[in-house]
Amino acid sequence: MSELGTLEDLPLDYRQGLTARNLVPLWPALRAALPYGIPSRRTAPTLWRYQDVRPQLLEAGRLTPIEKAERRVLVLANPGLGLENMQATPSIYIGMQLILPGETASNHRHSPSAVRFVVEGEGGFTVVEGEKCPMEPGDLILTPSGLWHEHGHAGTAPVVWMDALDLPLIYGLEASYCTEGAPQAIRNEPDSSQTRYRRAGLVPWRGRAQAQAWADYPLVRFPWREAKAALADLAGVTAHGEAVRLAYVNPETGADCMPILGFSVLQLRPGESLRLPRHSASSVLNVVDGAGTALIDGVSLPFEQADTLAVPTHAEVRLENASSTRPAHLFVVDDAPMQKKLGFYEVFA
Ligand code: 1HN
Repeated sequence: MSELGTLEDLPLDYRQGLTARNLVPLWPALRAALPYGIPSRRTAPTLWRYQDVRPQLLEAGRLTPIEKAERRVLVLANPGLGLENMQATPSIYIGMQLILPGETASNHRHSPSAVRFVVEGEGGFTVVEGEKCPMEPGDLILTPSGLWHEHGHAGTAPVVWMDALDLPLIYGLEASYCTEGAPQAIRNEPDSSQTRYRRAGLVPWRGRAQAQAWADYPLVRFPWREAKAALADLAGVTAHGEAVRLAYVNPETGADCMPILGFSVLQLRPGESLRLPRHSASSVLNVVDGAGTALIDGVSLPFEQADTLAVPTHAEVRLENASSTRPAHLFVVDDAPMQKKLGFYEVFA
C-alpha cells in the first residue's frame, strides 16, 4: 500500500488545465472515496430528546397554522450531515409531525415512500388509498411511493407522530416530487389490519385483488397493540443474549413491507443489555416506552420514552434497559432493504 500522490504534487498549470476541461484526477481523492476496512462516516450518533422536541413542536402549532405548513413538522437533522440537508442518516429522513384537533393535512402522493409511527395522542387518522387508518400510539402506518394519503384529527388533544421517509435518497437521485389531490372517498370498512390481515399466518384464500393500485401493500397499518402482545409472547421463548425482535413484513410475501426502508421493533427485557449485530445499514431508533442507555460507536446516549436516536452505517450498538422490573420497547427504521436489493448489505460478526 504505497502513498498516493496529492493534488499539490501536480504542476499548477496542469491542474488548471484539468479544471478548465471539467476533469479531476482520481488518485488524490481515491482513499477518501474508498477507505480501507470501514466507510468514512459523517453521520454523528445523535439523540433527540422528546422533552426538547415537544415544546418546540407545540410552539410551531401556535406560530404556524396548518394551512401555512401543509405538514407541520420539525425535522430531526443529523449535525454531522449538515442541518440544512434534513438527514437523520444519509438515507433516512425523520420528522416529528404535529396535528391539532380538527385539523386536516391535505391529500397528496409523492415519489418518496413514508411511514408514520405514532408517538402521542388519540383520534388522529391517515387515509391511504381510501382506507382510513386509526392512529393509536405505537401504530405503524405505511404510505408507500405513489399512494394517496391525507391526515385528520377527530380527537381533543395534540397528536404527534414520527415520519420516516427515504427522501434523502430519492431527493439525491433528483427523483423527488409530489402531486396534490382532492380529498379521498373513504371506504366504509375497518382497515385491513382488522379485516383481511387480522392474524399472522392467515391471508385471504384467493390472495389480494391484483387490480388494486395498492396490491403491493396489502397491509398498511400495523397496530401497536398486536406488536406489543407478540413481543411479550416472543420474550417468553427467547434465550437471554438473543434479541426479542419482530420485523414488519408484507403478509402475502413475507418480504420487507417497503422497498427501501425496513422496520422492526425490539423489546429489552427488564435488566437486559443487548448488543445489536453490526451491519452495513444505517438506522434510527424511536423509544416506544421505557428508558435506558444506547452505546453507539462508543458514544453513550441515555434515552427515555419517545426519544429518537441516529445510528451510522457499520456502527457498534449496545442497548441497556435502565429498569430491572419493566421492559423497554424500541422501534427501528433502517435502510437494509435497499442495501440488500443493491447487493451490498453485510452483517458482521
Ligand atoms: C409528507 O408527505 C408527510 O404526508 C410528512 O405527512 C413529511 C416530508 C417530506 C416529504 C413529504 C406527510 C414529509 C412528507
